[in-house]
Amino acid sequence: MNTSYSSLLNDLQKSLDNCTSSNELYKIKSTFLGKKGILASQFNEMRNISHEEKKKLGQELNKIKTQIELAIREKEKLLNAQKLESKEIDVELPGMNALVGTRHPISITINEITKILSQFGFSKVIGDEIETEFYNFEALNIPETHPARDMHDTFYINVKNLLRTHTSSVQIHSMEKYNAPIKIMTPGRVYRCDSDPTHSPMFHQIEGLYVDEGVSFTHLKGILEEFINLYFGKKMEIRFRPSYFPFTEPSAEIDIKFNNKWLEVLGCGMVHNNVLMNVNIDTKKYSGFAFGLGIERFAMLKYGIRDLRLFYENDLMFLKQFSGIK
Ligand code: 2NL
Repeated sequence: MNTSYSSLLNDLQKSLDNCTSSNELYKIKSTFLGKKGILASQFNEMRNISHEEKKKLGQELNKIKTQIELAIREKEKLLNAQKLESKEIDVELPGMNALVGTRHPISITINEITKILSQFGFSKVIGDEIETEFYNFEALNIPETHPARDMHDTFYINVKNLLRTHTSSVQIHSMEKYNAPIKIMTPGRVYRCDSDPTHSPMFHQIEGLYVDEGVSFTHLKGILEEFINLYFGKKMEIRFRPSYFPFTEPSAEIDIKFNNKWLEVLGCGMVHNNVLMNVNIDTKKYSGFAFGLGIERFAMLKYGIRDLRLFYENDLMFLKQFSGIK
């Protein structure tokens, strides 16, 4: 090795031994490896020598360069380790990478559903989760004797207040405030005193409500059929089956055929006259339809999720699978 090169390494070692901070290390690095540093000037001098010598010197210089880089990197590690040990807050330490989160499948599903419904002209309304019996039950034609009003099915906060068991209460508030015509959707959390592998005491629902002059069951059928096809991304085999809800008359449920089996996915019907009258909507002039569906169920069907509990466990292995979906 060229003697001036070996003294170069000696000089470096001496500087490194005396160096006690990353700031100093940065200066040493630029003295040796910088654009106008020692090594660069050595490379520059090669311009004036013969081709043969150039090759030999070049190889040697590159070797030295690697050694310098290695020595500096080692020192850097040592300094960082010392800083960590000293436990002082050090603004010079390299930052830790922040993990990028993913949207929760419930949020993804609410976004997908509200996007489709907004194309049909439904406006989103977010209401309160704490309600009174009037907005959650009475206004919806659910009588005092109805089993849903039992303490065992509804979370009562006190004699006056409860946790809403559906988002219909939001629609009652909206009809009271805006009367008809009205076309709204109400996504959100709802609560029922029920907990087993297929029921969670808190789950998500979205309801739709459309009240205007001349709204009929055919409008309901057309919109919901198209909504289901758009949500699942293909034409689905569905059937409307007669059903009963206190707040709609007539009422129906929609079943979709999955793998040769009919699955119940959605409840709907024409808004009951009693409900319209409770919010002072003129039933001679207006009629409307309403529907409600469970977000968890829709997410499970689209994404092939088998266990309801996965939605609430915050298991990153589960949640990360939804990266990139809005
Ligand atoms: C279901 C059934 C339904 C409604 C919700 C509704 C709201 C008002 C008036 C009348 Cl303000 N109806 N909502 C109607 C029919 C069914 O949900 O199975 N949900 C998961």
